[in-house]
Amino acid sequence: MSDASSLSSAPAPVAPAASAAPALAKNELLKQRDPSLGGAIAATLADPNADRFSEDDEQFIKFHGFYQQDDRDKRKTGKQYIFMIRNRLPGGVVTPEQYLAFDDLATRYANNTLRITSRQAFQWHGVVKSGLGPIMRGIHDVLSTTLAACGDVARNVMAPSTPATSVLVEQVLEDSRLVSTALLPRATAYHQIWIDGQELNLHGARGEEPREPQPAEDPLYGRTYLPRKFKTAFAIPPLNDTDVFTNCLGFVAIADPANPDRLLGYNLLAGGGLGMSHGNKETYPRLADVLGFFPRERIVEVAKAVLTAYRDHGDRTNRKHARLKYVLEEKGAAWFRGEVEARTGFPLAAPAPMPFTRQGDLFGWHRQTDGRFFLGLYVEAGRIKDTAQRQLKTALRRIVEQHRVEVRLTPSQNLLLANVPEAARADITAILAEHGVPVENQARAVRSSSMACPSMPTCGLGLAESERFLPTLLDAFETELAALGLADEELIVRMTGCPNGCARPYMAEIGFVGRAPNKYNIYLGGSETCLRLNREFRASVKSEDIMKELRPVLTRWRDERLPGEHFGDFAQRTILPELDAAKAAATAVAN
Ligand code: SRM
Ligand code: SF4
Repeated sequence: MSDASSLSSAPAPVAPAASAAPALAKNELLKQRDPSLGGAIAATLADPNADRFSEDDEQFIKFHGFYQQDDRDKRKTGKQYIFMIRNRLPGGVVTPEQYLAFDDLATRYANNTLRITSRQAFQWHGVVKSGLGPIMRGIHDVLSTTLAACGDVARNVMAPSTPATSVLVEQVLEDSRLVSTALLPRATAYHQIWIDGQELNLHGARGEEPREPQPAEDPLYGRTYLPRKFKTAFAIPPLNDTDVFTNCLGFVAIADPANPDRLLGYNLLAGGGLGMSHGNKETYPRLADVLGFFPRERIVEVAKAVLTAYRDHGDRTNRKHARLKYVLEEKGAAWFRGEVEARTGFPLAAPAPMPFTRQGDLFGWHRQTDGRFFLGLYVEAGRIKDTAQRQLKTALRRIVEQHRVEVRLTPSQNLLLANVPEAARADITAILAEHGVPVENQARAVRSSSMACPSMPTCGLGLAESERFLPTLLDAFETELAALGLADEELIVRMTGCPNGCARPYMAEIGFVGRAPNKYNIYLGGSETCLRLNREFRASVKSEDIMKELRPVLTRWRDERLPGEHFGDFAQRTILPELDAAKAAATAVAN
């Protein structure tokens, strides 16, 4: 199917696998059986004796935006089921009313923390079954949703939302909302179960036309949805804060050369993705290909064309091979471009230049392009919480209550308080100080540009600690860098508890990927613009030996680097080629 009409027509139901054809993955059969995605969720919710959902429903609930987990710290005394809920926030933009509601839900029904995700959304952890309904409804009541925050669908759309970085930010945010809404599934069960049959009018909230009523079968996704998850991000050069090349679908904003305030269109990127499995060479991180340029007004058609091409050509037999990146890798970018063009009915133009020179967030007070101010706040591992030293959660609540400022979540798990009038700045700074949260010198460069995924104790796939271990490792980094006279050098460090890549460790200058309890693979060589994949430097290093492995390379960076050379570039120029040469020599000797 490769004509323009395929944009809205769903694929035919997939027939049960013939004996010669590879068997469909189990999730495909589940989706075929119940395209409403309802399963027995409602029955389990209504059953006061059930503390968990069945194995099949564990797959369906993801489409509703939540996961069944258990507290891994408590496994020795028997599994205690808890749930993680994730919402969708295109571009990470949160209104004051939404923030206050989300904070309240975290206090009442979750573990009293709000977790900013690496895709600019919120997660609520530690929710018990009876808390699911109130949280889902509470999120809906403030015109947000958890629908399709997880599952085989288009996930939360990332977009740059830092007001000072470009005049194009608000235009791009508008497009990110358009794309997010256009790619939402219409799964009937979601609203029936959680919102008493009322569909959330996401568009109406912004004064636009409400969406049409839900059809029996999803007009975009069809009966079996996508082969797996599908991720979209926008970026505005020169800032690559969304790691745009790691997404299935990327839109890079191109300004009109004659009028830099006007968004002309986008370069289209496709086929990025990071997840891999240890010891399985068929799985690997991949950066997206640049397919071409198109004008802004075609964005929804292009987004749907890429999504439906994936829907029809992704692998539905092997979930480890089911991401769009493998379609691009195996069929090629030229083939995929043809597929997209056939579906939209217009050709892509040659890509426009898109010089990226930096990534990451701005901290402290900055003036917005509209004259007001925003405050960038570093949030350790994205966890908004109160501790004895810092009461970030309480401080943010007070600020949003008193000053009704907008909150914007960044792709690096930090946040901005945006649209702040000059008159409110001093009071906001004072409230933060009262709660132990500094506005200036918030953290050393290595800490403020770091990221960690949640891993233990909530993530069932974690092999090693991440969010709970990275702060300690960063202490060691800070000591080491200070001893080497490199205390204020920028260095992008990211950690995950397993190779799935949730905090995008394969883009870091130094990446740590959990291998086993207390053991990490170390990756070196990402770029400061996050445009290059790093490579494995050491495998299965014990936590306590990490600095022993890194000290020599950090010392060499100090002594041998070219003027201004970032660590990742240095590692690519020296350490990694030397490693390759040593490996080649060892192989030659062995042969
Ligand atoms: Fe992720 C699965 C957390 C961004 C690749 N991810 C999970 C689960 C749901 C574990 C599970 O399936 O049981 C984790 C929940 C842990 C917990 O307790 O909260 C989880 N992923 C996260 C978040 C919260 C990490 C964070 O530090 O913020 C991010 C939520 C983003 C969001 O708001 O939607 C998150 N996950 C990512 C990213 C980064 C990105 O998208 O920019 C990736 C790598 C990019 C990619 O998709 O290739 C990522 N997560 C995965 C994978 C591997 C997918 C693959 O292709 O193999 C899994 C495993 C899976 O899907 O089976 C996974
Ligand atoms: Fe869990 Fe692995 Fe993702 Fe970390 S990277 S949250 S351990 S799936």
